[in-house]
Order: sequence, then structure tokens, then C-alpha cells
Amino acid sequence: MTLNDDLSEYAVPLTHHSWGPIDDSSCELSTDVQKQFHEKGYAVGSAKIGAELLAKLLSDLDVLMQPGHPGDHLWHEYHTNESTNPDTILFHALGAWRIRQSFHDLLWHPAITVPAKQLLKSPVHFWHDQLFCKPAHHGGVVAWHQDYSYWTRTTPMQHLTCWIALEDASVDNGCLHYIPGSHKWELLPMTGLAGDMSSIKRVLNERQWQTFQSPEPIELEAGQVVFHHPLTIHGSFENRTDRSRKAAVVNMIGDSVTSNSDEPLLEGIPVIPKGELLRNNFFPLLRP
Ligand SMILES: O=C(O)CCC(=O)C(=O)O
Repeated sequence: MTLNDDLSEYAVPLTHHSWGPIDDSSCELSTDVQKQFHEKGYAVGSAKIGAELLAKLLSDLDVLMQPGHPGDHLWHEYHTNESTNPDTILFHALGAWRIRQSFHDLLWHPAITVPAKQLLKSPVHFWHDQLFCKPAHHGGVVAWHQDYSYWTRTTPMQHLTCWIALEDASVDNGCLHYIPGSHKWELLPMTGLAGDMSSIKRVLNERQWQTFQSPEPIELEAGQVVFHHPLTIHGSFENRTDRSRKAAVVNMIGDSVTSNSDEPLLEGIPVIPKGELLRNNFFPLLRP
């Protein structure tokens, strides 16, 4: 294998060693936590990504954040700064799993896939990955949004997001915040991903906007994971601390999800005609 290989050709983890000692049962969500997910629209996982894999992910990320690295033609999207505020920076990219073994193997990690199967109630397939990184001092926001408003090119809605803290995430350095119960709202239009935290207001009614006065911050230690429903509204504020905030995201789908578009679902991959299941090497099975 060379540094230019496309790891999407491998539909199984390349090595389990980096996961460390972990068994599936320690990753399962209790009945109470699953109930909380269905009531609030999110839930923190019970197992963590171990220190060895975390260190590898972070050292690989340092390389991936520098444009011009080997394999950079494989990204579906790559923004060294997606922030619309010139004073802040938000690194955002899709496709790391194709470029580095650590990000490839992370997709199959039981801390992610065991709860995903419980919450989706289905075999779990990969949809896509994301990196969201905010540097110290001038990290930008991720504006309030519902993930599925970006994903209507796939249907039905049987999607799940797992957000993985690669570094400690706190209120101060821009951790994720959720609006509890918003997964029971209607699908809202897109109002911008990396702009203004208040731009969502224009598509909400007064009662919905009131709930934004008490979002729930999710403070996590490096290696912890949190799951959210595709309609749960979430976002994160600026990072003005002297600690960076780096996160990886694994977006997953259940086995009924089909293409709803005759365009490529992700940049650089072949078209899956409308109505066909997402079943090729770009959407591997993560948990049967
Ligand atoms: O990392 C963040 O702050 C935002 C993540 C996000 O929007 C997502 O996981 O969908």
C-alpha cells in the first residue's frame, strides 16, 4: 500500500490492533440512554476511542490539514477555511477515510457501530465522514442546522451522525450544542453551515426560537463520542481559547437508503441512479 492509494477499495478495517482492548458489549447503549436519544435527539456513547488510535488520528490530521499532502485528490470536499467570518477559521473536509488508515479503520470502531446498529435498528452502512477543526484563538462557528437538510439527495431518512472528540471539547473551546427535542420538528431549509449562529432564526417560528435560549452543550473528553438524529438541530460557537478543538464525524445510514438524485452523491464518485440502494465500495457495510 502506498500513500497515494484510495482506501475506499478496502471494505473492511485494515488493522484492528489500533482499537486496543474493547469488546462489543462495553459499547452498547443502555435502554435508558436509547430512550434519551429518542426523547431528546442525541445521546453520548458509553465507550471511548482508545489513546493509541487517537494519537494516530491526530498525527494524521496534522498532515491532512496541510494542502498538497499525498492523496489530496481523494477528498470529496476540502476547505482549509469554510468560515464566512474573515476573523475566524473553520477547517472542514469530507473523505479522510480514503486517505489515511487511521480514519479508514475508525469507521468500523465498535464504539461507533454498535450503538449505531441499536439506534438505526438496521445493519449500518457508511454514508460519509467529516472533519471539523477549530484552531486556538480564532476558531469559527458551525451555525445551527439539521444534517438531513444537506442530505435530501438520499432517501428515506434513515441516517445517524456520530461526532467524535479528537481533543477535549468544552463550552469554552466550541463544543457541540444541541436543541433538545428538535428532531421532532419539521425538516428546515439550509441556512448556511459556517456563517452566522442566528441565521436559522428566519426559518423558525417564535416558539421554536425560544428553545434556542437553552441549548444543551455536550462537553466531551478526547475519544468520547456523541450520536444525533438527522433532524436534531446542532451547532457550535467560536473557539477563543488557547486550545484547539478537533473533531471527526462518521455519518451512517440504514440499509433502506437509496439515491434520490441522478448526480454524483459525493464529488468524485460515480452516479448511483435515483431509486437504487447505496451499495458500492464508497458506502461499505460497517455492521451487518
Ligand atoms: O463540529 C462541529 O462543531 C459541528 C459538527 C456538525 O455539524 C455535525 O456533526 O453535523
